[in-house]
Amino acid sequence: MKKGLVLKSTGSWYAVKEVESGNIVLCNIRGKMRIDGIKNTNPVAVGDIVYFEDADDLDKGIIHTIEPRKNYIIRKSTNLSKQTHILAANIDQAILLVTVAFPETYPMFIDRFLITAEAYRIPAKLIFNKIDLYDEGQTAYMNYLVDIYEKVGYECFKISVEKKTNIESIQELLKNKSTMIAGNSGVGKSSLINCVDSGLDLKTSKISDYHKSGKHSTTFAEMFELSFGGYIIDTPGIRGFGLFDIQKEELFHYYPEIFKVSGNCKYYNCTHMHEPGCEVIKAVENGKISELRYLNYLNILTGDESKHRL
Ligand SMILES: Nc1nc2c(ncn2[C@@H]2O[C@H](COP(=O)(O)OP(=O)(O)O)[C@@H](O)[C@H]2O)c(=O)[nH]1
Ligand SMILES: [Mg+2]
Ligand SMILES: [Zn+2]
Repeated sequence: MKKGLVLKSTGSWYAVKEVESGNIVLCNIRGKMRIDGIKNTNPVAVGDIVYFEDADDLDKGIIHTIEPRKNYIIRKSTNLSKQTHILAANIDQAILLVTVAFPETYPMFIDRFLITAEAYRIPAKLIFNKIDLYDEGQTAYMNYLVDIYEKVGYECFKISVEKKTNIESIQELLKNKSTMIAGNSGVGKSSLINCVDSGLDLKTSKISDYHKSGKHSTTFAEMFELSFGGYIIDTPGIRGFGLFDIQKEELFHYYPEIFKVSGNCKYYNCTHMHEPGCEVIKAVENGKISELRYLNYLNILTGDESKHRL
C-alpha cells in the first residue's frame, strides 16, 4: 500500500501525491467509505493522508484507508439535504483575506470565519489586501479593524499583492505549514498564491467578473505545494463558512475576549445580552471589549444580522 496526500478532489476522483516518489496519481475509492460516522458527499478530503494501491489500469489508484484527521472543516452541501462536505483536513492555520473595499469584506463575515476557526481549534490570521487602492478613510477603517482583531489576539497583516508590499511576511507565515485561505471572491486569493510562489499559476479574475462568482459555488478546494515548503489550500467559490454545528448557548466560547470575562458573570447561564451582573456588558461599556465584536455576537445570537448596529 502506498501513502499519499490528497491535493484535489472532484467528488469522484482524487489527485493524490505519493509521499515517497512525489508522483501525482489519480485515485478513486473502492466501495462506500464512511468516515467519522459522518454522511458525506465526498468522504475523502483535500489534505487527507490516504493509503492506496495501484489499480489494474496502471497510472491510477484505489484509496483504501484514510489516516485519522488532526482536524477538518465541514461545510453544508449547497442543496437542502442534510449531507455535508468536508472542505479540507489536517490544516495548521486558516487565513482570511480581507479587503475593506473592492470588494468590501464585512466585519460580520470576518467574525463568522473566526468563530468557525475557533470552533475547529484552527489558528486564524487576517490578511488585509489591496492597501494600494485605499484612500485615507478606507485606510483608517482598515487600521480600526486591525486594532480590534489584534487586541483579541488575531495576528493581522497589511499587504498589496499588486505592489508586492509585505509579501515576504506572508511567505514566512506560510512556510512549512498547511494553510487554508478563504475570503470573498475578488479579494485576491489566487493572485496572492501566485505572488508568494512564482511557480504557481492560478487563474485570477478581472474586477468586472465579481458578480458572476456566485455560479462557482460547487467548486472543490484544491491544495498547492509551495516551492519554499508548505501547502496552501484555495477554496474557490466558497464565500464563507456556515456556523455548522454551533449551538447558540456556546457561541460566546468562540469569542475569546467574551469567553475570558464570562466566568465572572453573576449567572452561570448568562447569555451576555441583558442580564444583571454581566461582566461582558461591563467590559463593553468600559471599552475593554469592542462594541463591533459584541454587536456581531448579539446579531448572530438573535439570528437577525442587522438588528444591532454601531
Ligand atoms: N489593486 C490591486 N488589485 C489586486 C490586488 N490583489 C489582487 N488584485 C486584483 O483583484 C482581482 C481579483 O483577484 P483574484 O486573485 O482573482 O481574487 P480571488 O477571487 O480571491 O481569487 C484581480 O483583478 C487582481 O488583479 C492588490 O493588492 N491590489
Ligand atoms: Mg480565485
Ligand atoms: Zn454575561
